[in-house]
Amino acid sequence: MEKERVKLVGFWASPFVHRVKMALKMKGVEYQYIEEDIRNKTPLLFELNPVYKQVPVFVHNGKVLPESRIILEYIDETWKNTPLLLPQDPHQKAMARFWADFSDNQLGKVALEALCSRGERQEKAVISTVEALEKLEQELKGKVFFGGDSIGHLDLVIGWISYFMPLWEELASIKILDSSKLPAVNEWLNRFLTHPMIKDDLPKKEKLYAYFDEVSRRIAPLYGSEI
Ligand SMILES: N[C@@H](CCC(=O)N[C@@H](CS)C(=O)NCC(=O)O)C(=O)O
Repeated sequence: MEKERVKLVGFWASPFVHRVKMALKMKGVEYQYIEEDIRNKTPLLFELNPVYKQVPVFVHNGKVLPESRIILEYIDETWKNTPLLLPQDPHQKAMARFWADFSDNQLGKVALEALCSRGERQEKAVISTVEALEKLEQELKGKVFFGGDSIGHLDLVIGWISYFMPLWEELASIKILDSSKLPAVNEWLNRFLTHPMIKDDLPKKEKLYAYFDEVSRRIAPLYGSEI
């Protein structure tokens, strides 16, 4: 059989890229990684993702695919060897997609606002972030991972919380991951971070801290503040 040709165009700090890397590792798929500078994009990125010009971009035997959650589903359907990332039951599968969308769009938005704003706006954003996580807390009750007994699609999508949120709390001097309000989320977070498939490939804490320090200062004016 001809060897699969798999490429991933990414950026070292991107949680959207990391979820794809994690899925490929779990599936045992070998690939070539191409680092992109998202501040100074190369012609390759414009060519591969002319619509959004964002990473990740996945290329499988010459076929190009953007958008991390779509890439995750493609990987799951293409490499059907265990572990399967999405549930097989149609309702459970639809709900995993629902919460994945909630995590990227609702939770991601308010958490970024909590990092980059100050004063009353930040206080409100912190409350909204905790409220969003409380919804996920309910979703986790009685389970080891969002995917059940093992890491699944939703764990990979929500995984960014585990390595970003503690840093964001430190950078913005805020408290979000309160274990009395979010016991299941906190336990999940430690389980996820120490999982053999996850723990060795996360971006280095010091490098991420410096990166978000710079990013939060740069985009703070969009949130009405100066940091
Ligand atoms: N919805 C996209 C989001 C990807 C995304 O926001 N990528 C960022 C890096 S974290 C990017 O490429 N930013 C460059 C830009 O937006 O110009 C996905 O899930 O893949």
